[in-house]
Amino acid sequence: MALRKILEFPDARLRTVAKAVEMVDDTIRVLVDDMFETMYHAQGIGLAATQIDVHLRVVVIDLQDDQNKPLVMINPEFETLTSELDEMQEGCLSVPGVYEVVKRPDHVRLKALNQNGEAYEIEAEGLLAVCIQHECDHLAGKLFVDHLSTLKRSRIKSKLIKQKRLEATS
Ligand code: GNR
Ligand code: NI
Repeated sequence: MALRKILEFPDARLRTVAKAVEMVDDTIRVLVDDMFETMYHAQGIGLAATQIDVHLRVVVIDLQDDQNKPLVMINPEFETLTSELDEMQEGCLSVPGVYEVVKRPDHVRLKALNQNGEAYEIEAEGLLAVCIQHECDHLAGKLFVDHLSTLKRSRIKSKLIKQKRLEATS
């Protein structure tokens, strides 16, 4: 297992659209293991391959509560099961230190493959539903800050660029 480096906004590589996985083989299983290690190390509850500069449709999620088990989502597709939007404060490992409220559908049905290439389907609400949508956004080259106003997004961008500059000189 290996820790991978997480790309940070406004890195242009985060805008890459991921390709579908054609075969779930050992290369993909190593990627999944590395993604779990990287996610746990960074204390996140989800990670998309895009965030570690691998542009394949692979996601790991672990909400780390009593009800949910670690989830591997390969070639995930979801449909929304409600037109109602719910507000949730979101954060992202690729946008460190920024937490903002985003509105999304609260109920989704997910279809994906697991690490053995087997298809499964689940319905999700609450934080899991939000996380599924947040991760699928990453695979499409989108970030949660894209759901905010242009003004908020440009302020976040300036803040992160400034932070990076400070890190580089300290
Ligand atoms: O760790 C994470 N927390 C989180 C909180 C609210 C909504 C979404 C998330 S996902 C995020 C990890 C991450 O960046 N995944 O892409
Ligand atoms: Ni994220």
